[in-house]
Amino acid sequence: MKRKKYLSQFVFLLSFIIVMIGCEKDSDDPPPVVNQPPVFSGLNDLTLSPGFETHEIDFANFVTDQEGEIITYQVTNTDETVITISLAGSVLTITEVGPGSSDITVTATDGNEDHEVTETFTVTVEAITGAPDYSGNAAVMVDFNGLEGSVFDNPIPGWLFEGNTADGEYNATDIGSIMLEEDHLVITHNVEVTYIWSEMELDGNQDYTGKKFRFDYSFFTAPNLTGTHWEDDPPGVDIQIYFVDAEWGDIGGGQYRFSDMNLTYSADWQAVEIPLSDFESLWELPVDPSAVGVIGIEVWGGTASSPISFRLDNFGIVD
Ligand SMILES: [Ca+2]
Ligand SMILES: [Ca+2]
Repeated sequence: MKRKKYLSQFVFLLSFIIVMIGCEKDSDDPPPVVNQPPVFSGLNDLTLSPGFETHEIDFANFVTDQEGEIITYQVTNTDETVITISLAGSVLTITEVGPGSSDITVTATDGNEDHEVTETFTVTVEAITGAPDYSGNAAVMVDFNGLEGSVFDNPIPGWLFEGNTADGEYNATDIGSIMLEEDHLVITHNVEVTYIWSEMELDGNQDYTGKKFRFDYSFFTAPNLTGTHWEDDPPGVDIQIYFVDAEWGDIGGGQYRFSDMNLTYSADWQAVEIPLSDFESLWELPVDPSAVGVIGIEVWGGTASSPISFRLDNFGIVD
């Protein structure tokens, strides 16, 4: 009995010591402090509307570090036909180039070994779409839908494209461009003393008395429009819409210049409607909307540093 008592006391004492050692071990051991790499959160894909030009992202708003260490960044960009990027400290500047998608990968580190973390997000620059199709009563209307590329490669039925210069030095393709962007025209003209025109031959003379020329435009930029022609001295810079009879001048023709329209720059589509009776004489012909065989637009002037550039849609004659 006595021996058993000693044993039980010994076991009790041993248990007590083990518990005490355990307690002491817990209270003496400091919590593990392991330097953690930075953590990304909330850096999502980004969709930007055309015309945004530049967009800034401060990565400091999307990265945390347990120790609050100074974070440094590196970035890569997969498609420079969509955007270009530059990094200053933690601030990324995205610069618009064209429609499409590009992946940006950002690497962040707190400077400790193996602490580089990466995050990839996609930047999408939306394509510019044309104006809604004209819903009024149109006598003739070109909406440019369903075509893409150069108008040289994509003849629109009944729609001609030509260009020339005073001395014939340039081909039409060299002096500017009229591109089809899915559903509208993109017109750029950037060589002085040259001109390009696009026009539509109608099915003989049409009586458009009382009707209006109309079109939608957006992103209009141009040097000061002079109201004079490319063959004037000094050479002019302007754009005109025009109509002429099917025999090219036996009956009549009219023109109306953009220099008289006060067009403004906007990413939104804006409509222009001008009564044919308000047109001025083309080639000293009488303005006669009762015999319209051709309608068109002619562009001249502009330079590489100051081009004429705009988008055009829903081009035609309406009630
Ligand atoms: Ca850290
Ligand atoms: Ca269109």
